Parts: sequence; C-alpha cells; structure tokens
Amino acid sequence: MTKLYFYLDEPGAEIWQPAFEAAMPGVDYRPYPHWGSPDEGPAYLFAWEPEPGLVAKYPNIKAIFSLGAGVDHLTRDPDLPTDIPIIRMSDDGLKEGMAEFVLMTVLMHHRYMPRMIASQQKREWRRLFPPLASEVRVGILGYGALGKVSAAALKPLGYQVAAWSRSEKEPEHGVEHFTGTEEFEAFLARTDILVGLLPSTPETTNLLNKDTMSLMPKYASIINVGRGTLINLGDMVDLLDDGHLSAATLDVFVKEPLDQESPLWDHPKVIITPHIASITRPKSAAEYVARNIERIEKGLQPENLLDRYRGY
Ligand code: NDP
Ligand code: OXD
Repeated sequence: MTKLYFYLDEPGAEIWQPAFEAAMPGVDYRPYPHWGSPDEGPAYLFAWEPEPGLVAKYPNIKAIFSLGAGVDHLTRDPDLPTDIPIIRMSDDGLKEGMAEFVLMTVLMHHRYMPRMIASQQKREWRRLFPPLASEVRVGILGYGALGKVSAAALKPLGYQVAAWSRSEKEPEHGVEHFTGTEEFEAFLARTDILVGLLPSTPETTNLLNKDTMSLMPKYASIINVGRGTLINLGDMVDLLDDGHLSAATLDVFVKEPLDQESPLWDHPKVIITPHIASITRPKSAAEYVARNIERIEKGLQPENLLDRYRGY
C-alpha cells in the first residue's frame, strides 16, 4: 500500500484527502503530524514549505512532490538530503490558472487599470486612451510550462508576444524568442509589459534591477508571478516614482506574507496579490502525483523531476 505523507504550512489538509483517495485507491494518507515512525516503511511526501530539518528525520521518504511548480520552499531547508528526488508540480489546473491570471493582468496593464483605480481613489474623472492589443509588446521571462500557456492565452487577442529563456527554442505560434544573457537586453528593449515567470535560482535573482529595468521602454510595466527574488523592489519603486515604469502587479515576494509595514501596499502604481496567480487544485494534483508514483514504482523517471544543478 502506498504511504503518502502530507505537509501544508497552513490549515486545509483535510480537503486533500478525498482527492488522494480517489486518485490512489487504498492510499495510506498521513497528514502532518500523523506521519508515524520512519521505521514503518517507505513513504512519499507531498509538501509545501515543511519546517526545516523535518524531512531529514524521515530517511524512509522515497521522493518529494512539491505542491507548487517552484521548489525553493523545499530547497531552502539546509538539512534537506541532497539525494531525494523532488518532483515539481505541473498539472493542468496550475497551467490553466496561470494563463487566466496572466491574461487578466496583461489586459489590466494594457488598459491602464492601475491608473484608473488610482484616479477613482482621488475621485478624478481622467480619461486615458490605450493602444490596441496589436500595438502592445508583451515579453514573458521564462518560457516553460507556464510561460507557454500564458503566451498561448495572449496571442489570440493580437498582442505581440515574445519570450526569453535559457535555452534556444523553435519559433512557434508566432511567439518571438530570445535566448540567454546575450539576448536579454534586446528582449527588454522591445517589451512594454513584462511578465516574470522564472524560477528562483542564483541566475534569476536580482535580474530586474535599476540597470536592466531602465532598458525597458518608458512607461513599460511589470507583472511578477514567478518568484520575488527576480526584482530589486527598491529599484523598481524608484523607476515607478520617476515615471520610467508605469505600473507593477506583484504576486510573489521574497518574504511572504508581505510585511504589513511595506510601502508597496499603498503605492498608487502597484497592485499586490497574495501568491494566488495560480493554485494547485486537489483533483488534478492528486492525479498527477498518482501517475508519477506509478512511474517511479515501475522504475521510470517521473515527469518534471527537479534538476538540482539547474535549480528548476
Ligand atoms: P518551467 O521549469 O517549466 O520553466 C522555467 C522557465 O524558466 C524555462 O523556460 C527556463 O528556460 C527559464 N529559465 C530558468 N532559468 C533561467 C535563466 N537563468 N535564464 C533564462 N531563462 C531561465 O517552470 P514553470 O513554467 O512550471 O514555472 C515557472 C515558475 O513559476 C515556478 O518556478 C514558480 O516559481 C512560479 N510559479 C508561481 C505561481 C504563482 O502562483 N505565483 C504558481 C506556479 C508557479 P529553459 O526553457 O531554457 O529551461
Ligand atoms: C508555486 C506554485 O510554485 O504556487 O508558486 O505552484
């Protein structure tokens, strides 16, 4: 019988149990702290941000399923054993949710909604006339599972979509592609609305700073749904205040929840959402985990295995 440990850093473990029981009939589902002894035999772990040191106490864990597409909530544990395979979430629900959120926020930036909301708060009747979607250049940082579905959602509206990633890609679906550090500046220079969909790694940390964001056209805007480490927020606020950038929507932060004292909450050009751009949904996630446990048990490589060297 498959044993599945479950760890969530907030309440809600009970809504997952029926989904796992439906996807894996007979599963021995054990939400934390009811994991039992590690001597009871092998187990898989499905987790979001387990407390540091916990996983190391359970050498019976065969593989960890990240509840999210990102893995930084796991790998920041200094005691995490380096030999446990980690499988990233990439189920259909996560992709659909992200495509919706990116489409919504790109439309909001394109149609000047942050400025409309700021005007409303001042009771100001201020008419602004946006360009057509076909005149707006959207740039997606990261062209993986979520970058691709987001690009596909934007294209039918006519946006000029480009994407940037580490490795070269075949041109597809009319999305212009930029590769690596050599093409980063050209990518920024052609981007009016930038969507951050990168994992947190040493290479992506602080990638958007005063120098790089200044390369974007005047009145460009930023939507960050990847990880908070991407942006130097102090530099971003300076560029919003001096008018170089026109707006930012931020869904992810280095420290979550965002501090109560953060000046970002009140910034008239900033929209904050609490890491909900996309969420992992029990039914499709449980099916994804079940499918991958079956692969592991058959000796096959699971889908979306973390490459620890690349960091994603
Ligand atoms: P993928 O691994 O499928 O894609 C990652 C993309 O980033 C790839 O295109 C990769 O390039 C690119 N990339 C990574 N490092 C670099 C680099 N140094 N330079 C250029 N490109 C780089 O991940 P997903 O699309 O599934 O998820 C992306 C991120 O979104 C997650 O890591 C997570 O942090 C975040 N996320 C946020 C959510 C939210 O609710 N806010 C929800 C889900 C995910 P290449 O193609 O060449 O490998
Ligand atoms: C994430 C997620 O990795 O929610 O942020 O999937």
